[in-house]
Amino acid sequence: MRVYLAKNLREANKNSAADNRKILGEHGVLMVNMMGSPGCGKTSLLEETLKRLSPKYRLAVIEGDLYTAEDAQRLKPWTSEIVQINTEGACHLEANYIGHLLTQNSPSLLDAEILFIENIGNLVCPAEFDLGEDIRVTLLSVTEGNDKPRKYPLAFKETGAILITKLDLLDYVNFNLERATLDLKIINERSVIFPLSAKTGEGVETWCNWLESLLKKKRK
Ligand SMILES: Nc1nc2c(ncn2[C@@H]2O[C@H](COP(=O)(O)OP(=O)(O)OP(=O)(O)O)[C@@H](O)[C@H]2O)c(=O)[nH]1
Ligand SMILES: [Mg+2]
Repeated sequence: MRVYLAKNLREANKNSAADNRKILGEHGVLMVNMMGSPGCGKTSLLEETLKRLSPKYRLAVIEGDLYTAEDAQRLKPWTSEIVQINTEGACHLEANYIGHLLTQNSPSLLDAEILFIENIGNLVCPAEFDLGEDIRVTLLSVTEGNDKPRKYPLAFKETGAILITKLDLLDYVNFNLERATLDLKIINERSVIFPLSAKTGEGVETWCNWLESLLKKKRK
C-alpha cells in the first residue's frame, strides 16, 4: 500500500499553476478566475461582461461545469473562443486542466487579451487550487445571506475582488450590505468590493473598467 498526501498533490498543482502563469505572461493574456456558490450569478455576469468588453478586446472563456455545456452555450453570442471542461463530478478545476488546454488542446486561447474562467459552482474547493490566474474573483449573491463569508472564509480571503451580486434583490432578502462589507474587509482588507446586478446592469460598468485597468497594468 502507498499513502500519498493531499498536500503533495496541492504542491504539484502549484507547479502547474506557475507554468500557466509563465505561458500567460509570455502571451500577455490576463486570466481571471471566477468562483462562487452554484447559482450566485457567474454566467449571468459573464454574459454582461462579454457584452460590454467584446467590441474592444479579444476575449476567451474556459467554462467549468460538472456535466453540461449550458453555460458555454449562453456565452457563445460574444466569443467563439470558449472551451467547456466537464469534470464529471469533481468540485473544482485544477491548474493542469488549464495547462493542458493552453499548451495542447486549445492553444488559440492564448490569442485572447482576457481569458475568463468560470470555475465550478462551489464556495469551498475551487479556493484551494491556484490555476495560474492573474486575478481571482469571488462572487457572493445577496440571496446567500450575510453569514457566508464568515462560514466559508477561504474563498473570500484568497481573492483580489469580491463581487456582491443580485443587488436588485436587496430589498427582498435578509442581507445587510454594510455588514457584509465590514465582514469582508476583516477577512480580506486588500480585496476590492463591487456590488452589482447583472439584471439591471448596476455596477457592471465599474467592474468592467476595473478589468480594463488590470489589462493595462499587465501590458506595461
Ligand atoms: N434578480 C437577479 N437574478 C440574477 C442575477 N444574476 C443572476 N441571476 C439569476 O440567478 C440564477 C443563476 O444565475 P447563473 O448566472 O446561472 O449562476 P451561476 O453562478 O453561473 O450558476 P452555476 O454555473 O450553476 O454555478 C439565474 O436564474 C439568473 O437569472 C441578478 O443580478 N439579479
Ligand atoms: Mg454558471
